[in-house]
Amino acid sequence: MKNVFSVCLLAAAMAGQAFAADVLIDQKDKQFSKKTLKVKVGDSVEFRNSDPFAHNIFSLSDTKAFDLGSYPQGQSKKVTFDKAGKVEVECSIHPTMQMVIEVEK
Ligand SMILES: [Cu+2]
Repeated sequence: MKNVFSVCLLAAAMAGQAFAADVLIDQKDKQFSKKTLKVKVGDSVEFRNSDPFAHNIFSLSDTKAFDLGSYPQGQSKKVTFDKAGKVEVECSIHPTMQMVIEVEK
């Protein structure tokens, strides 16, 4: 019985690793809270706007092209990264806002 219990614990631990993670990136003072970020394939990044004005985040990268549109303070939008590679993220309203997300297998 003891061995069966151990196997169950191991299976539970491995299943836990398979769950995709959620990372929060804030936008404050016309900056992303991180300049670089590493995530795994399947992970999602939540982009929150904490500035009292709108941001419009987008990426033209082959790895993950997206355009979240313009949204105001207090809102957030989520992007799931389904392919490994480099993603350059920018804001169409504030050209100085840039960050790089590295998606690893
Ligand atoms: Cu912006």
